[in-house]
Parts: sequence; C-alpha cells; structure tokens
Amino acid sequence: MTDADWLARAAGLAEAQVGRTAPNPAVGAVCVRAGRVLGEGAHLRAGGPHAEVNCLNACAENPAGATLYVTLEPCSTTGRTPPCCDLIKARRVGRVVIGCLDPNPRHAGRAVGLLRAAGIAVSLAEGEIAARCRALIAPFAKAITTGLPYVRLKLAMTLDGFIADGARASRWVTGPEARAWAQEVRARVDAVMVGAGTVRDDHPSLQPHLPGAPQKWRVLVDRGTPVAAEDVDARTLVATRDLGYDGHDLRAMLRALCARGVNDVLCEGGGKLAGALLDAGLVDELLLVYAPKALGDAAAVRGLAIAPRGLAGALRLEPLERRALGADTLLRLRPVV
Ligand code: AOF
Ligand code: ZN
Repeated sequence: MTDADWLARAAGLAEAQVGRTAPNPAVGAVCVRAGRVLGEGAHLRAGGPHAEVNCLNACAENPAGATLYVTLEPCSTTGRTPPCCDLIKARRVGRVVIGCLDPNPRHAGRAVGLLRAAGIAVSLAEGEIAARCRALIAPFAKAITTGLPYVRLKLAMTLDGFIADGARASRWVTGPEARAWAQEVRARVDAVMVGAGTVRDDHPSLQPHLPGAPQKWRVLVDRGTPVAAEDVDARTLVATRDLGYDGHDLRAMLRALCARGVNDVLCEGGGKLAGALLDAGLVDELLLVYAPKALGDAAAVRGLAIAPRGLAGALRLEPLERRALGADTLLRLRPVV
C-alpha cells in the first residue's frame, strides 16, 4: 500500500459523509503502522469531533510513531472544537500525510509548519489523489473563500431542450435510472433550490427519497409567483421572506444562504431561474440529463432560458463528464468564464 492508497481509503470515509457535515467539509482519516490500520474515522457533523480525533480515538493501540493519513490539513486553531494539531502532537504521531491544504484562512497551510516544528514528518499529496481530496471539499472551499455557495444546476431535458411540455407536465422526461441518480445527487448537497413557478406546478418535495439520507434545506425562489402555505415546511427557506431576496439580486440571495451554513446548493429549475443564474455567472457546474425525446412545441418550457446571445457570445461550457443513465445521457459541464 502506498501513501496514495491509504489516502484513498481516507477519501472513501470522507465521501460517505458528503452532504452531512455543513458548514464543515467532509474529512476522513486513517492511522497506519507497518501496513496495518490502527484506527480510522471521519467527521460526522459540524460541532462534532474532527476526522483526526475520531480516528486517533478509535486506534486499537497507541498511535505513537504511526502515520496519520488525513484528506484535509489538520486544523490549528480552536473553532467549535480544539485544534487537531494539538492532539496529533499529544499522541506523538510520527508522520502526517495530508490530502490537501485547508482553504479556511484560519488554518490554511499552518499545520505543515506547526507539525514539523514538533518533529513530525509531514507530506502533502500530489496528483490524482490530491485532486480527489480537493474535489471532496470544493463546495466548502468556495463558501469559505467567497461567501457564496457552490451552485450545481440540474435539468432533465428533451433533446430539443425542453424541461416540460406545453401543459407544463415534467414528471416523465427522463427514465428510472436518471431519476434514481437524481436522488443520490440530492442526498449529497446541503440545499435544493427551485423557482416558485416549479413549486406551483409540481409541488416537489425536493428531499432525497433514500433511506437514511438527511433532510435538506428547500429553497424556493419566489419572484412574481407567490409560494402557497402548503408548500412551506420547517426545512423551507422562502427567498423573499428568509433570505432578503429582492426579486433581482440572486447573488445577494445566495450570499444569505451561505451565511446560514449552506456550502452547496442544487438548483433543479425551472428554466427561468436556471437562465438567470447562468446569466449572472453564478453556476459552478451543470448537470444536464438529456432524454432521447423531442417535443417541438413552441409552448413547451425551455430548460436553459438564458438571455439571447449570438454565436460569438454563446454560453460556452467545458465538459467534465459524459455518462449514460439508462437511455438518458448525463452531461456534467462547467461554464467557461
Ligand atoms: C479538520 N478535520 O474533520 C474538519 C476540519 O468549528 P470546528 O472546530 O468544527 O472547525 C471547523 C473548521 O475546521 C472548518 O472550517 C475546517 O477549516 C476545519 N475542518 N478540520 O482538521 C475535520 N472538519
Ligand atoms: Zn480539526
């Protein structure tokens, strides 16, 4: 087993917690001596022990001299919990291998010097495993450095770009595989957001229908369309009421959402909200699921209702992934800025 292999094990522990730790990042740790796991752990929820603490406390034997693999740089100042660097020193860990540095300005890069000064060897991951550890915390990194959540835009569309037909029916655009995948995506974000028109037409629960999945914030962006009382529950944030939304400034609305501890939000439509987010440059990632269907109906609902642009100024997207979901096709894309 190489350092990268052990870090991959730690990354797996962290990945299982994605969507559960807001506003903290998901972090995993494994403590190893002579090719044997002494203990492992993950950060399970904000306010609870960090991954290193759970890992070191789970060690079946004294971790003195052992190697600690952790997906994120250990913290070095007191937040809701005491600094992990102190515990790592107190337990006399011999070596720490870090998946990626902490973008949180309170900690960024400090652990490396602090641990080395205490005689602990420190290595920083590189290459593929470092990228995997960075990807794990991409929403946290954006939120902590910019005050804005990481925004994913998911739309299920026909090949001619419609998310609903002329009667606003949208339930069966994509097939069962794509719908099951959509539940997993919901389970891994902090909040799910839609325009109020979508709520009026579909009354979506916006919750992941998966056993054990935590409940998400439902963000209803009401511009023009009021939200009916029966569509509001304890997990609902009505943008004008709860996020100070003025009907225009989506950036300020997202900032208010981030201030509530939401590191990432999944926008599931409708087309106008999707277009407005794209026009405002607020989307980090698009998840477009294309069903092999076409409607050809001028009254159907366009998915990407962006402002008109000429070909020279077209919205450009960089493909990150293409994947079959049953008969449907997922395109994961990033706007080119
Ligand atoms: C770690 N391991 O498992 C996590 C870390 O308020 P606190 O005490 O929970 O500290 C939160 C900050 O600690 C968070 O913003 C991030 O910088 C770091 N998170 N650090 O060493 C962990 N979750
Ligand atoms: Zn910590």
